[in-house]
Amino acid sequence: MNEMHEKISAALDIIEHCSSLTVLTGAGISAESGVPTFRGKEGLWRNFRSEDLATPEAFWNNPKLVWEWYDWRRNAARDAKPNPGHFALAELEDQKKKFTLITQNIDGLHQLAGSRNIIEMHGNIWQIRCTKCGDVQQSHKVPLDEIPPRCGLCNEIGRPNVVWFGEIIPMEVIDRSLKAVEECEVMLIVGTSGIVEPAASMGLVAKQTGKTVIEINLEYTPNSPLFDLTILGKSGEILPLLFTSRKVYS
Ligand code: BJW
Ligand code: ZN
Repeated sequence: MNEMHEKISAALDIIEHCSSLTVLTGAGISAESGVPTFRGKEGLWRNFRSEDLATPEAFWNNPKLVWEWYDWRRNAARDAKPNPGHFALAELEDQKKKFTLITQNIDGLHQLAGSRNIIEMHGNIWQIRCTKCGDVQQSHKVPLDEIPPRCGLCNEIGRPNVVWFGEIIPMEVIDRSLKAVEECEVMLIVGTSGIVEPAASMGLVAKQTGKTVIEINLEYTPNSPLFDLTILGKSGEILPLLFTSRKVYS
């Protein structure tokens, strides 16, 4: 057996024998569905870096530009279908007594795959929030009729209902995430570069509270040395190998 197979077999053993699992996902899990990752080369849009557009300053400086970027991303997300990695996590949820999926992704693909107990740490790209009255509307319209979109109640401009750099993640979301990490036996960290806080610290909290942490990524990340296992590879290929599927496909 080569090292990769040994790691997969070890992870399979750990996952099959635990009754509670918490998963943290990032942009990498949706890469095989064609959704650009945040920091990858394909995350570049019209020569702007994602990090420079995902801020309140960028938005207020040029709401039209930031909305055009989100319109482009909504277009990519609309055409995307969940991949075997998303489906594997949805099936795993059915097999475990306790299962929480914390995602940094805003694309809604976990929901489409059938995952139920989801915490969306960074919001949802299909929601528009009024910058004045705070009203939140679902909108799947791509492209948007008007950029920036306007609030149906007060006519002020709307913004994507997401969390940008420098913005606070709602306390209730942090509390639920920490509880899920503290109460699980095993944590899986999938397709995230592990540099954006507070999500990046979830794996550290897991280790500090004695959990087994397994990471799946194309490459090692800054916290890999702290984790129990890092499996290098595509999440759409690795995740389905980490448990015994009980689904019968006809
Ligand atoms: C694959 C794959 C395949 C590819 N299979 N793998 C402590 C220290 C320093 C700074 C801070 C700190 N605490 C807070 C901050 C500031 C800031 C921060 O973290 N900065 C860092 C960059 C240093 N954090 C915040 O501002 C947060 N707010 C906060 O903490 O409030 C309190 C506070 C405020 C100010 C100061 C201090 C405290 C909010 C963070 C919100 C992040 N929002 C974004 C945008 C969301 C909306 C949108 O998408 O448009 O969230 S930024 C962006 O990064 C997005 C992502 O969810 C997030 C994480 O990215 P992710 O998912 O990891 O994607 P990538 O592209 O980076 O990585 C993909 C990975 O997949 C790679 O590793 C690939 O190898 C891998 N991969 N294909 C498996 N097939
Ligand atoms: Zn309004």
